[in-house]
Amino acid sequence: MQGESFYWAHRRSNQMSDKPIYVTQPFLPPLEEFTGYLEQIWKNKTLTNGGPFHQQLEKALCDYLGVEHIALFNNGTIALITALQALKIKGEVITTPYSFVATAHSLLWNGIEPVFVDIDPKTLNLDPSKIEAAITSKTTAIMPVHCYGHPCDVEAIQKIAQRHNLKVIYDAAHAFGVQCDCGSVLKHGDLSVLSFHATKVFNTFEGGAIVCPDAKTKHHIDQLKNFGFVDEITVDVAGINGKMSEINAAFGLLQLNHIGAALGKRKRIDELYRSLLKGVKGIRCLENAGEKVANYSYFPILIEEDYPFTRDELYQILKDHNIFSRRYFYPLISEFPMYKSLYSANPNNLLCALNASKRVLCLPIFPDLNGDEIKKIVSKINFGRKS
Ligand code: T4K
Repeated sequence: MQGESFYWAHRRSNQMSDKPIYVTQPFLPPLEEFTGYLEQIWKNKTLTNGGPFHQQLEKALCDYLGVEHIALFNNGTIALITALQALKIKGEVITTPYSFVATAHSLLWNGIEPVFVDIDPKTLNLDPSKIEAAITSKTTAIMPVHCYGHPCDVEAIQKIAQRHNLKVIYDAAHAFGVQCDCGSVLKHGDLSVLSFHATKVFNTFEGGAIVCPDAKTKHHIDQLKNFGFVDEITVDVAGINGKMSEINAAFGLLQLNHIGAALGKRKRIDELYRSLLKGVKGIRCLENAGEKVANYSYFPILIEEDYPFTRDELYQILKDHNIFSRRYFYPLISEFPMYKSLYSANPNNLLCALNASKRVLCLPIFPDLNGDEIKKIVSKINFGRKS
């Protein structure tokens, strides 16, 4: 680490005149392409409750993602909460502390105790070799996260689940379109939950979905997301309102027309970052975790010991230059007040997660980010040197 003056000199080289660059910006198709969908909604006056665009989007997503059954939701968090309800999960659930807080919140909202287990330092996903030691008589399920869209070790997790008779619900909020050896990564586990939030690779403004293994499960989940209604006068479970509206579903259909181009642009950004950052000492790009098709949803870098600044200093330097990287995921979920007193939140058992949360910085990545902006970001990371 070099002296403090070097840090301040680097921060002072700031030129705030440039337009801000955010960690992400949603991909928005040309506005005029959306008006036809709006006219349809105005014409048929069905705004929600499983209307025609909702039905079309479920079908189109099944085709695109290569899965059999999808239940759309109004956001990923309600979908996670409902997935746990659908499988009647209780007691304790093993999960990762290195995720967005919604992962563990969905457990608390079901009165379930999250049991945090450390992550693999390479993939930053739940480390299967540490899961079994955390299983107790109260454990009913595992909730891993395909963090940054990098697939978990799904085979190892499945074996553990089978051995201990546990359910597996994947938080696949980042994993839209990701494929492993056997096709869509969303086919693993008992259920997989997607987020279609504005910041995601595929967005419906707000939205989410549960990928279900069979029609019966989807039917049950569809009832759960509609207050538990079976028919007009029968309610047989305490469901919730998790329905996606027609406007969100229509936007999803429009997005799907452009998804190939959007993912192609993300891939090129990922490649450019990797080539420009190759020679930068102390910066390591996170590697592929075995995916056959990636979605380039995030661009996390690890700031190593031999980089002249800490991760937080680099975050601040970029911010001074109007570049808004994000520290996903800092703090760890286990450090938030509602979790930190749990036995499993003991930081001594979560050393890899703690290390990642102190060292990872997610750089901007979104389809409209251009080459000059990427070069500018890398030049700031590389102390103003031209890339
Ligand atoms: N599980 C996991 C693993 C997740 O990552 C998430 C969500 C969930 C579950 C829950 O799914 P949802 O219920 O959200 O569907 C963002 C998102 O709000 C959140 O959806 C996402 N994960 C998380 C990783 O990131 P923030 O607090 O970083 O968002 P925000 O508003 O600071 O946005 C980041 C940047 O994106 C802004 O600086 C500018 C840009 N942006 C954002 C929005 C919302 C736009 O340009 N336009 C926009 O509309 O949480």
